[in-house]
Amino acid sequence: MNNAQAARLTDTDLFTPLRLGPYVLPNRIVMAPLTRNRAGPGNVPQAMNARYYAQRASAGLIITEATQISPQGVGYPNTPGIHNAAQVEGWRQVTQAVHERDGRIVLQLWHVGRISHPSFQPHGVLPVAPSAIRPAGEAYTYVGLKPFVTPRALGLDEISGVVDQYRTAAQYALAAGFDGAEIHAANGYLIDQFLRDGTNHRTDRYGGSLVNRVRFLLEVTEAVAKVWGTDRVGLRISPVGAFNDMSDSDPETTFNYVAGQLNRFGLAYLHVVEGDEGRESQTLELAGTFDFKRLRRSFSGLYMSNFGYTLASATAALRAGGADLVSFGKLFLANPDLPERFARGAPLNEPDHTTFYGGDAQGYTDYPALTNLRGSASAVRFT
Ligand code: 8OZ
Repeated sequence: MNNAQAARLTDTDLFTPLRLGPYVLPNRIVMAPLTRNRAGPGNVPQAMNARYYAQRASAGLIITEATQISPQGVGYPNTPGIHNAAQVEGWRQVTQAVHERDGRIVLQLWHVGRISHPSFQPHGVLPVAPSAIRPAGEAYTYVGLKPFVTPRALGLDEISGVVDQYRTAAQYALAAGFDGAEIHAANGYLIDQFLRDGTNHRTDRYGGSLVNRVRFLLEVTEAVAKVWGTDRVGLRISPVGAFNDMSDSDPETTFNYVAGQLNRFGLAYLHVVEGDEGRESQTLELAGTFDFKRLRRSFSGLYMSNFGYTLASATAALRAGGADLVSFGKLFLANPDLPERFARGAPLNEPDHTTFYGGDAQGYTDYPALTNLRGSASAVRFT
């Protein structure tokens, strides 16, 4: 590294603008995807959702909550979809509201695979997955917690139809006015179920070898990138996540190979959950289990870090060159004006865990923003 490069790295902080695909982000503070279970009837986004996202439009980039690409992909109550015209209209209110406040928002495309339950499925059929392996644990259904079922393994001839679900959903997202799409390949949902060998026991061209396990992800990425253009597509992975009963015998090899294969597309960014969602925050113990610096080097595009980051640790990561952007979940949930608070070193609102999943405006659109430029304790309800 020469002196100029060193100086540039040292100077980079959360407020250094960044070109991401065709956009220039005014800061590197990203709103992470957050499931909030507050879609309207028919899993259609409603006015309250538009208000929530618009409140957070000062983010460098907003990534929406995970959004199902098809009725088959649903796994939780009241999560929004992107597979019919009503949902497109609902999302259009959201994108317009964010754009009116000069924000940028990408939609996260989601299929839960085996994490669904027959009660969500058309005609009550079994959820689908790469292999018929039941996850330990329980599904959150409309009638409470129910034991997960053993999913039906997708037939070889069905897989291109699931890729088509992603393609169609990507087209709907384009029609809804989004600025891009993020492919959800993390946290134990369908794509992750194909990637990791704990959940993929297939013996055809979609399982067995690492090359085969990554095939579905690459086909989905190609389909979505064809709709959006590669530089408006991001992708999220969680190499050490055990959430949703996930495991892999060799995460380092699996995910460095994934990153390397993605390089052929020139995606907008790789979004990496650098911990296990089952744990509260990043720990030194976890940092030792997987070499995220190596993963960053394996990927040739922008690298977005996530997992329990604070202003201090995110700034340190950017300065050290460990990330290009950082996404914040709980902090953005509780602080609609998070960039301003970070810029001023202002105190942060505490997230209320009891209102994370489901409910009304309480704990959703009523977190206060700061009132004035001196960062006093006075705060106002966002209007
Ligand atoms: C929390 C609750 C339900 C879903 C994820 C979409 O982990 C989720 C999710 C998180 O990616």
